[in-house]
Amino acid sequence: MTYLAKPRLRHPTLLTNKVGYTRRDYEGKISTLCAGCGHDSISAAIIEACWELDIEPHRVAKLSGIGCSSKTPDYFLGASHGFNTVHGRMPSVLTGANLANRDLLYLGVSGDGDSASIGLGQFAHAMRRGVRMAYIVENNGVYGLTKGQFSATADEGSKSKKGLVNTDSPVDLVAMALQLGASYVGRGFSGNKAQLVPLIKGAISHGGAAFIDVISPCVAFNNHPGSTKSYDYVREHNEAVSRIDFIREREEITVDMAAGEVMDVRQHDGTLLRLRSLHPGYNPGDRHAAMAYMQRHQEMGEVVTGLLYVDPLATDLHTALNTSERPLNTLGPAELCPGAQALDRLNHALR
Ligand SMILES: Cc1ncc(C[n+]2csc(CCOP(=O)(O)OP(=O)(O)O)c2C)c(N)n1
Ligand code: SF4
Ligand SMILES: [Mg+2]
Repeated sequence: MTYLAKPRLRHPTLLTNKVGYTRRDYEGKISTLCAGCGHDSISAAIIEACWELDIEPHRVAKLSGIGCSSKTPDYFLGASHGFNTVHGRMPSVLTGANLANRDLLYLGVSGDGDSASIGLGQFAHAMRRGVRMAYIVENNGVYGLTKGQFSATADEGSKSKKGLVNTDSPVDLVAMALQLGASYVGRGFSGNKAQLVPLIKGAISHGGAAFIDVISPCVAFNNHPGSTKSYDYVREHNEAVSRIDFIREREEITVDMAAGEVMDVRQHDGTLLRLRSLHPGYNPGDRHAAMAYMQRHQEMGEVVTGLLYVDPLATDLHTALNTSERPLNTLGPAELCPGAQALDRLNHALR
């Protein structure tokens, strides 16, 4: 028998956050992924981000597709809402849930196969519509769950474990998110938790469509020489544009001037993203410059990580559609039915 539940014992000295939860309260079932899989490190970063943000677990809805990556919501936030959709269909189900209840915080968890292969159309429309969510792609360049076929994000010329060379051009989800209008776009590496946790915190606190592509090596099928999504490759070619800190408005603000140029970006909810630029002049507020920067460095064989673009005052689909402020399940018949006269007017206008 497989035993997947973690023991519920809680040590009395465990630290609690401002809403009274320990880190353990943000965990889920025991992971069944391969030991060393990058996806488990991303789950750990999500747990840390939610604990640090003092989010009550019942305020989160986590949605995913199909794949090893899409299994991970079972391994964190065990007390949150969850929906494991069909392969590549997470964005549309999340959009529907979000429109019905804007009070929840939406986490979309997906894989490169789930979002860049079968689900590419769904990904594109969620980005361009500005659905408020933190959309995280755990990108290993392969279909891990179905035993390592190249996905659409595999770089041209990269090699599979069996030595096959990928001849197709890669889909770059970061470039697409930028082009399609996402208002928070970043790239992380599962092996760099110090960078990933604040990136996720910023995405969850963002007021529009936030997208993070996280390079997440598949140790079973894509962590060998010749792969551009392996631990070694990313460590050797990583170019961080910025170091990011996430700061609550009410917390004391300290500035480490020695660390390079510092830029504070205030989001709509009052939180601050503090960026220490590692690359002189890198400005995360310029969408076109971010696209050009990414492309230039990609051609040099570099994997650019960090917060690449943010529009701190972004709004979302609810603002565009002028929807109900309240979740639909709290509305009564009087609010849901426009009345006979309004329907008559509508029918008349269509004649
Ligand atoms: C409609 C449909 N087509 C194909 C599959 C088979 N399938 C399951 S997971 C998967 C790919 C998963 O790759 P990715 O999203 O990158 O996740 P990973 O396992 O690499 O984390 C495929 C092709 C499926 N389950 N459903
Ligand atoms: S097959 Fe790859 S992606 Fe799937 S759990 Fe194993 S290492 Fe992770
Ligand atoms: Mg994959």
